Amino acid sequence: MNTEQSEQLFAQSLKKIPGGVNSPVRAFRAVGRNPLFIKNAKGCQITDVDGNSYIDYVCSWGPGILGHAHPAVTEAAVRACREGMTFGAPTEKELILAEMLCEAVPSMDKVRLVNSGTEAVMSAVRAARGYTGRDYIIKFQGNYHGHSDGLLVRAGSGALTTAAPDSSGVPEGIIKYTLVADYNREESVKELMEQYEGKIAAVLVEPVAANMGVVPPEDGFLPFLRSITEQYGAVLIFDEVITGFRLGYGGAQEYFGVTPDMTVLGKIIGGGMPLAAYGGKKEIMDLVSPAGSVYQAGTLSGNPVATAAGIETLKQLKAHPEYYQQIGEAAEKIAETLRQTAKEKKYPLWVNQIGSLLCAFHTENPVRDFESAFRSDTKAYARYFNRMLEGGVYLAPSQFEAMFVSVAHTPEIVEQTCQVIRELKEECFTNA
Ligand code: KE4
Repeated sequence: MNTEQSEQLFAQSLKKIPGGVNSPVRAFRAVGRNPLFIKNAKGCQITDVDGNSYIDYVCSWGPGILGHAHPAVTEAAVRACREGMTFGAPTEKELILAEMLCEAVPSMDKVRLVNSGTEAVMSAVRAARGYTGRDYIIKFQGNYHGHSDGLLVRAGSGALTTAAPDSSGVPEGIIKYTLVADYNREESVKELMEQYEGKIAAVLVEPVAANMGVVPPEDGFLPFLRSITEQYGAVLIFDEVITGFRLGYGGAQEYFGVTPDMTVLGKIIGGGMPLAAYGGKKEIMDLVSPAGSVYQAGTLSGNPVATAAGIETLKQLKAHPEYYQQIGEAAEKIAETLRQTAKEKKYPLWVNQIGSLLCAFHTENPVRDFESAFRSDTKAYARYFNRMLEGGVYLAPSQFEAMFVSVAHTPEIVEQTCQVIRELKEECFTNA
């Protein structure tokens, strides 16, 4: 596979950009090779600057649920560009998107649009603290909520793969208010709620953990969080940046039938453009400036081009509920092929799949929490990643991420992917 152009661009990028990339996980460090520079993408195909094409299961880490360069979404964004890219003033598109989000997401009475998941989570936590008058929050080890200071505590995703899960540069005085519990372990939450009774503003959770690889909630875990936050007067915040409009049009809260007090959204709702949102109960959201005393602002919040792409994306998903069954079945077929192939080759592999999210953990143990996920063999994952890449399949360059399936992954493409998996050489599925 010729990657000459990528190598040259990477060498030059290293001179001007930290690590040569604008987000750590893109550096491919966890898979022992230099990153590919992408030229363009269409549907489920992504093409690098050397002309190599791959079947893309990163989908830009989730936004690409309709596939790359979807004609209607692209046209909507281009049309919006022609009318002026940003005004710093309210537009009708923001209202249309806000109404769509509040109609789709059970917990959302009101919503504020921002530009990234990080910004949305940071703002939601501030609103929860403003609403309760309390300082502490509980998050879960291995959950990732973006890179705001107070949330870079035993975080997942790139923080697990490259940097320390607790970033340097974050004052102790800030992270002391971030308590860490164990995902899927109710006892760890109960202990903190009792120990810090009356001081916990919010419990923040990924309703499906997708930044330690994919780890679905155990039966009862989300209802437990709903009940214990009600019992102790804490705000329950679902970080649905990945699961929102991914597990279904109503996200994880509709899928599991558990309604939080606040929800954070991102990725899909921008259709590939920088757009995220936080929202929830009216009595909380009416505290957000200028309606109330919780300040939050943004030059490009609700940007006309991003909202145009987001509206069109949600319109497509709403008009085609069958998409969710299609992408779920595709993910199921890939998961089953991985399990079957590993079994035949007597290779330790545990595959979690829920809806169109899946992850192949290179470990023989069941992966049901952070500890079991973290025991995975990351070197084995790197071998698997590189073999699949050579086979023309582009996976997340880290064991602790998700595989995303899009509407553009047709049955023929899924079968082609499964064939690559079945043909994985022995040396990939070895314990060496
Ligand atoms: P952004 O600030 O990257 O838009 O969103 C942060 C975020 C918040 N919450 C969840 C559940 C998330 O998964 C993310 C970001 N996801 C990672 C991938 N696991 C983004 C990829 C990257 O960091 O480059």
